[in-house]
Order: sequence, then structure tokens, then C-alpha cells
Amino acid sequence: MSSATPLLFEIEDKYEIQEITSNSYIQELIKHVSGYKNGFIRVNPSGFVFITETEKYLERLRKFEVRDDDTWICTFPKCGTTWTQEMVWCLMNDLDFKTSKTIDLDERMIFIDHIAILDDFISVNFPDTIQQAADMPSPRIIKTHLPFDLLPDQIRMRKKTPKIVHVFRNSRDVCVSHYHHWKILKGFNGGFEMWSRLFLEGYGGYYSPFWKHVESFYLSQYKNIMFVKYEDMKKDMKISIEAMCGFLECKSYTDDEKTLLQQHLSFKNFKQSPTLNKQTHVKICENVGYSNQDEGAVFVRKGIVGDWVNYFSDELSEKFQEKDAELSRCTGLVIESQLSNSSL
Ligand code: PPS
Repeated sequence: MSSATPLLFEIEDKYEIQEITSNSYIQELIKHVSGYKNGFIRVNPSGFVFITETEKYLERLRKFEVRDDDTWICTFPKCGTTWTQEMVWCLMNDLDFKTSKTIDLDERMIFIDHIAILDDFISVNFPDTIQQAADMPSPRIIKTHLPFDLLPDQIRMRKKTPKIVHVFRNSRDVCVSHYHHWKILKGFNGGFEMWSRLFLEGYGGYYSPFWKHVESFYLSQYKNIMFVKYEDMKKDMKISIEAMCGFLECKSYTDDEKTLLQQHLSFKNFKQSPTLNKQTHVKICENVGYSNQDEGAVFVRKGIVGDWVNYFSDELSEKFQEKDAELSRCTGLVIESQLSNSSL
């Protein structure tokens, strides 16, 4: 761990907004997406990138009233958020597959910062997700892509200590998955070479840079946190379910019930389930003209470890590995980017 790293929970309300729209990477990004014409900002001192609209919501997010019995699912986008959300929801709701099949996951738990990453003309007709999260009855499950540094003050200052589940996925698969996400939901048309360069330099969409985002959780010293890896869930879902059950302190389930949950969480089931596959969201983006789909717009896309081999040159791969090595060095995180049985 770097000795220069400040204890993040010592930082109180201070953040500064830096306008970065003229940055050449951001210019490239803006030119190749359908929205976000109002530009981008960087939130300092941590340095995360957001759209200009986000600034309006940061204070409300910082002042959000947290509850000790909340469970927060925190990730950089495309790390396996939805998959983990469903696992947590099922474990906390008595494996209620019937409700899961009838009510969309996005209604069963709130993506609190969703409103903050939308263009104005969309957010005006969108539910206020911060208010929705505030209005939810306990025990709440809240999804966020915010880095640790921008979580509500009450969490950062340890005034409230809800459970946090953090999901990590290897950088190259995240980059590829994120590329498709920006293609089908934001209309990105710059091609993978451009996307990977933007991602590497810390401009691969809002919430970037990826490595710093992961680091913000691993170095946070927050105690009530479970670190989960997408690759481990792929390797052995049963072990992942058992570990999650222990962390959530939920009722214990029989082996048969765990097998049912495992089947419910399968990629195949996600792909075909309308309450989990986010195709409604994909359609909405298509309707507002954000989609650039040349291969069919699907959110639940491939769901494997190592799809990056189909996109990365050796040279690009090395650059990502350098960043991964630095992340491992300062956090102790063991990163797996390929599985021998990745067809699982
Ligand atoms: S988001 O937009 O941040 O909420 O996306 P997120 O849910 O984090 O990540 C989407 C990727 O997770 C894959 N996924 C799954 N993989 C394995 N099994 C299951 N059940 C599953 N459900 C979703 C999804 O396909 C995205 O990864 P890629 O590599 O694009 O397929």
C-alpha cells in the first residue's frame, strides 16, 4: 500500500469540479457518442470523470441518509453488477423467484446515481433515483457505480456502516464489455481501438478511470465490505453463493435451494429473462437515438472470462497489464484475466 495514499475517510466535504470538455480525449469521446454534448467534468481531488450534468446531484449524493441495515452494491460499470444484484436480492428475499420473474430488477432495488448520468432532456422525464432510494423501506439494497470517494459522507466518515459488496472484473474484459455498452446505449461509433485508448487513459466514459475506481475501494479501509470477483463467480458459483450468504448474514439455504439459485443466476436464464436482461432499457436508448448496433443490441452479451483475446493486440494487452500490475502492487488484488474453463 502506498504510504502517500491519504486515508479517504479523513476527507470531508471538499471536492472541486474541473471542467474538462476541451481535453483532447474528451473531445474525441464527445465526437463519437450521441449524447453528452454539454461536456464533461473531473471531480477532484480524486479525479473521476463525469458528465457536466452530474455536478447537480453530487451534493445530494454526499448528503444522502444512509441506514446501517442497507446493503450497497458498488462497482465500476460492467464488472458483474447486475449478476451480483440478483444474487444478493434473492438471498435477502427468501429465493423469491416468482417476484424476480415479475418485477424488473431495477424496480426491486435502486441504481441511486442513475439520474446523475443522464442528459438533461432524458432526466427531466426520469424518476429521481436519489429520492426513490431514500423512500425505499428497509432493508434496502442500493446499486451504485460511484467510487468510494464519492459515496455518501455517512459511509466515508463511518457514521453509518452498511454492508458494501464490491465487484471486480479484469480490466480487459471490462473494457470490451464497456465498449459494447457505450455502443448500444450511448451510440459510440469510434471503434474498439479508440475506445480502448480512451479507457486506458482514464476517459472511457463516466466513472473513469477504472483502476483508480477499484483502488478507491481496496484502499478505503472500510471494514464492512465484501470483495467479490466476476472470475470467481464464473469459476464456482456455489462457493460464491455460500460466501455471500455468510457476509449478508441471511438465513441458511439447503443444498437444493443453492442449486436452484445457481440455475436462476445462470447466463442462459439472465439472457432470456425480461426482468433481468435490460432489453427495455436498450429499447429506450434506441428510441432516443443513442444506439449504434451493428450486431444486435444486447445487454446480457457473452458473459465469459477472456473475451478480450478477440479484441486486444499484444501491445495493447501489455499496456493494460502494466496498469493491472500497479493495481495489484498497491492493493494486493490477485487479477485473473483468463480461466482454463471459461466456457462455464
Ligand atoms: S452495468 O451496466 O454496469 O450494470 O453492467 P454489469 O451488470 O456490471 O455487467 C454486464 C456484464 O455482465 C455479464 N453478465 C453475466 N455474466 C455471467 N453470468 C450472468 N448471469 C450474467 N449476467 C450479466 C453481461 O453479459 C456483461 O458482460 P459481457 O462481457 O458484456 O457479456
